[in-house]
Amino acid sequence: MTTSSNKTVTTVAHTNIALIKYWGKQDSELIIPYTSSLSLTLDQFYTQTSVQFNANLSEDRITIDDHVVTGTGSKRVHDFLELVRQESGLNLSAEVNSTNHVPTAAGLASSASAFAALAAAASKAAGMNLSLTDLSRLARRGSGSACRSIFGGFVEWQKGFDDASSFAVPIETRHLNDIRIVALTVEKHQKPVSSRKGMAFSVKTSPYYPTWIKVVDADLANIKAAIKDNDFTRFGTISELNAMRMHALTLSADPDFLYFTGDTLVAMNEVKRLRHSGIECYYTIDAGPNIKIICQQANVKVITYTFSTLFGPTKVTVAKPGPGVKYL
Ligand code: 2P0
Repeated sequence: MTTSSNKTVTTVAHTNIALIKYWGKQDSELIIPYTSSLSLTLDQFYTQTSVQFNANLSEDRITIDDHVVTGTGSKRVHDFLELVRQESGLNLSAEVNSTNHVPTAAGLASSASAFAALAAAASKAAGMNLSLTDLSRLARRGSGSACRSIFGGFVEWQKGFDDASSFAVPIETRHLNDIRIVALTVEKHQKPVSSRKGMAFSVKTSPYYPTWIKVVDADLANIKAAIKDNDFTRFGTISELNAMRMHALTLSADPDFLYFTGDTLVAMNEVKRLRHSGIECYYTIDAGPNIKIICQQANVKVITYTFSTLFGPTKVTVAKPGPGVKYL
């Protein structure tokens, strides 16, 4: 067993927005989903993380956004470091410093960029030299959606059936490269039901869950065909539909729960109004109240103006397709 390593490794990973959503695990321990999913990695929201395994530490020291975190706040990171120690054979505590450039827990998945950056930094600092596929598998163990943030652009998480077969792959395409995501942060507060709990509850109590598994297969095949055909209209239509199908699993849970607020509904109606007036745009919504408007570069100005007027300019951020994980 290796007992010394003091290399500090720093990485940056960008978050991703799912267009075909991941919502439910068949294996909660290994994070194997019931369905495959498809996302776009975004350039505007990212996490930078440094990891050093250090013989002078008696326990892991975890700092997130300049605050030392302990107890339940650090448990997921600590558990993940345990996994890296197991897989690398390194038996040292780690110093982790992480900075999120993502509004935390408000529907923009900071856990995706956080665990992608941590997987890359921790594995390298522990002396492992993983392929991108193995890095995606490792990141998945921290948070499912993190496996997609290893890659840039459009990415498919192929659900697989075990630890070895469940990982993300990039979708090589030059199509739809003028796609833009206008992120509208209507609410910055923590969401009441975490994604982890929300999806487990939907699997357990929504009578529509078996139907979700079937429709995701079709939605995924259709959106991949839309990307291949450079068909933005089909791409946006399927994205919006799939997001609403996911939220139907919260409305149909027992008891029901809902991630939308009044402002979410106002924003959804505004997207539809714009669309009907000839400004082509669609929405997608994750496990929170914020909405992401899917559009093309040509309409960014009018969409940004519209939502800045409604909610205030500080609530609107325009993102482009972003890169995969990087070592600094
Ligand atoms: C997604 N979400 O595909 C879906 C859509 C939220 C809504 O992945 O339990 O933080 O860590 O695997 O990845 C958020 O869930 O959940 C998520 P865990 P994760 O992006």
